[in-house]
Amino acid sequence: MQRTAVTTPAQQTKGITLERHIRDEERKHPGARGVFTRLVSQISLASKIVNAEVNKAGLVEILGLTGHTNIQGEEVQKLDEYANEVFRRALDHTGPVAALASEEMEDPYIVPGELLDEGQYVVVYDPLDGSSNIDVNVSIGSIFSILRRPTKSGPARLEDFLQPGTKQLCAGYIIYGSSTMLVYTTGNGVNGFTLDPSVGEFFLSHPDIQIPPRGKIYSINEGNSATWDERVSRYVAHLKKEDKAAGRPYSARYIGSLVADFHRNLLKGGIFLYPGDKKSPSGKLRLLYECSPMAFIVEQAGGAASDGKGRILEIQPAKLHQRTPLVIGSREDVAEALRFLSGEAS
Ligand code: AFP
Repeated sequence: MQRTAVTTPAQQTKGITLERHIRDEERKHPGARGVFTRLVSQISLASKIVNAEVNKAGLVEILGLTGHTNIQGEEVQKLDEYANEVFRRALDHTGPVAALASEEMEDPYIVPGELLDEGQYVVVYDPLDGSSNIDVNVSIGSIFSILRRPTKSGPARLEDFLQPGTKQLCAGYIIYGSSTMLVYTTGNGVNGFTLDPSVGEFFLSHPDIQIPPRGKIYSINEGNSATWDERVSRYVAHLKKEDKAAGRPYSARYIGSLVADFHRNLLKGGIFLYPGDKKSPSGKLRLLYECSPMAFIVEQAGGAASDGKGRILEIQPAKLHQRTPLVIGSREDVAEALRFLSGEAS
């Protein structure tokens, strides 16, 4: 007798396109008008354009692009500035996006009134995170977050962006790696799509991603250990101490590209830390376009994210480019790290 494999409903949707997935998700909400389908489709388009350039990054020298000028005498843009423009242009005329803010722009870009229809959303993004890794062919990424704007009329304002992460409607990232993937959540689980470069389409490859409750990987820049707080040092020392029953020692994995470090830990389990230290009490990473979107994703996948004291998603931002310490990953690992950081464990 032939056996039929048992598949979960999430697995049965494997292979559908990103666009169909968003549309199917949107249909679950009565009254939805396809806005998200439009926005995420534009983000996916931008990511494909950036992906094409990222793939060519190693050819820049060979193709004769020297210094700041290319062979046509045009100025060569840095890839992160280029990516910033690609995402801005993909989103600034969609109608529902009233303003955009990014790591590459000091102030928000307010969409001109004539390009708005409803203008109810703002988008925050990091167009090319980990860009110092480009030159050495290491995975980098883009991160995005979509929020409803609280000010209902007139041009969008700074306060439209200064919302805690709990208010995010959608967050995601694109990883430009050995394959290119887009991972996103709208608060209904986390799904990952892999780009098939032969047809230029993202297909659902990782339905309903769940981060393992505990991992075996820790990711932190140990080069900063001289400036760490004692409690961080004690936690990291604990992870290295052998205890077979508890699954220790952990393995260290650190790429220096948040999207790549986060993505690996999301799939395999583990913990990523970028703590504040004596030099930079708030750490390095930015709340609105790095930590909050990743916190939304990890919580939706069953994990946790904290600044060492409380939930990342509950931080009320005071500034657009605000930094925060970050402890993110498997639920039990984050809980254990917090016991060390609070002084409860040592
Ligand atoms: P770059 O975009 O300047 O490469 O910074 C990347 C990043 O913001 C984040 O992606 C990494 O997790 C983090 O910085 C790495 O920082 P360190 O180099 O200080 O470890």
